[in-house]
Amino acid sequence: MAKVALITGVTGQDGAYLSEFLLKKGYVVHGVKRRSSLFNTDRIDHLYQDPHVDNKNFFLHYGDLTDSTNLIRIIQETQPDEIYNLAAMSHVAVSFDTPEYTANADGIGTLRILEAIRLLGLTKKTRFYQASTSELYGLVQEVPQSEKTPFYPRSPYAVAKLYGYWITVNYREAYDIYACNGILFNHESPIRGETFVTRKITRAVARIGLGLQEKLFLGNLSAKRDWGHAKDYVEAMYLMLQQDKPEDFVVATGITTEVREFVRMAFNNIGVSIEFRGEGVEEKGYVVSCNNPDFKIDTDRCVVEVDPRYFRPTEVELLIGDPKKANDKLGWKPKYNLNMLVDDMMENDIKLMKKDKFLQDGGYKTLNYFE
Ligand code: NDP
Ligand code: GDR
Repeated sequence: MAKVALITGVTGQDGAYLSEFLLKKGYVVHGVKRRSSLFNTDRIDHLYQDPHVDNKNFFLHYGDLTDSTNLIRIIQETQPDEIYNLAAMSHVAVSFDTPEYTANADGIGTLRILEAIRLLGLTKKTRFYQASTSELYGLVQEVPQSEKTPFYPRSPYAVAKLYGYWITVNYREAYDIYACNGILFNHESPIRGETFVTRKITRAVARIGLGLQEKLFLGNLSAKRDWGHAKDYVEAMYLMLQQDKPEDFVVATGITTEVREFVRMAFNNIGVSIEFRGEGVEEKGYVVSCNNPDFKIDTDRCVVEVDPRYFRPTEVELLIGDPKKANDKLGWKPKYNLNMLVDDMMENDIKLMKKDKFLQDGGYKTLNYFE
């Protein structure tokens, strides 16, 4: 019998990669998607099968983490061996604007699933993965950050995820549920949401190179993140649910990089070398040289500026994870380094933006990207 997995947040970056990964392993995969006024299944359309054909192994259900009745019904109907709770309002900056909703979806949403497992008598059958986050560490207590580092969340998002973390630990201890927290550090990919900083950068650099955009406006250039590739990270989620006993794991590369450096790397990818001059909100990025005939950008042109609207009320300045436990116990090792990640994202965004350019050159209006 094939194993059955239920993935919340199936339409997101990780949901898409995890679905692909589990389907390849022979799982039957059920995903929870939200109703939206436009199609929201772009990232998983290649996996979706015609609902009129038999022998399907990928199913979608309408649902929302803020609705217990619907979660109970979906879990009852699907009887999953594994639940991956990836659904969340996942944007840190946006959580300052929508703190109550974020607490409801990201915090109480986790409780709703754990309660459903308990109420339906599935505590012995269903294994549970909670998408915890390096944002829990927040204000730096120690580096590198490991499973033992104390938490100090710095946003409504991180505080909501702190609840999700501890309720997962509590249900493991109180009801003997196989439940794990994956404390994942930032992971990116060509299908990363467009308003997270890496994707915002790779899209903008491709657009600037092709003459579709003048400048890239960013917030805190000095923030440091431990960036990995989402494809590697979903494998760690799966491995956590295959152990003899449930535990929590940090998943990270162990290398940290400034936002400013990520910008440089993305420009380098298209043969453009840039240099930052000035300080604070006055800091700007200028083109020093351009040695790619496909992308003509004048030397000394300003292509990056700081816009304080992207600053956060409280910031997480430095994240660097210690993945030793995941390396040793799960045998997990990432295949991508940061250079490979930037290349992968740039290749995808150059292709996408060439399509936009083709449309614009043909007289069609394309979207503006300001966020
Ligand atoms: P995305 O933002 O790409 O995806 C989030 C998913 O959650 C989307 O499918 C979204 O649906 C869905 N969702 C949002 N709110 C609800 C809700 N109320 N009910 C049901 N579904 C909802 O995030 P990622 O794939 O990057 O991240 C996956 C998880 O891992 C998230 O929980 C995130 O907080 C966490 N995480 C991510 C890290 C990263 O670097 N990517 C690092 C550490 C943790 P829709 O498509 O309709 O918006
Ligand atoms: P983060 O990711 O907050 O770490 O959360 P994000 O890419 O949004 O920010 C990373 C860092 O870049 C700085 N930054 C900017 N960020 C955005 N989005 N836009 C900008 O213009 C900009 N300029 C500078 C930010 O201030 C920050 O320091 C991600 C999410 O996926 C979470 O769900 C997840 O839990 C954590 O990673 C681990």
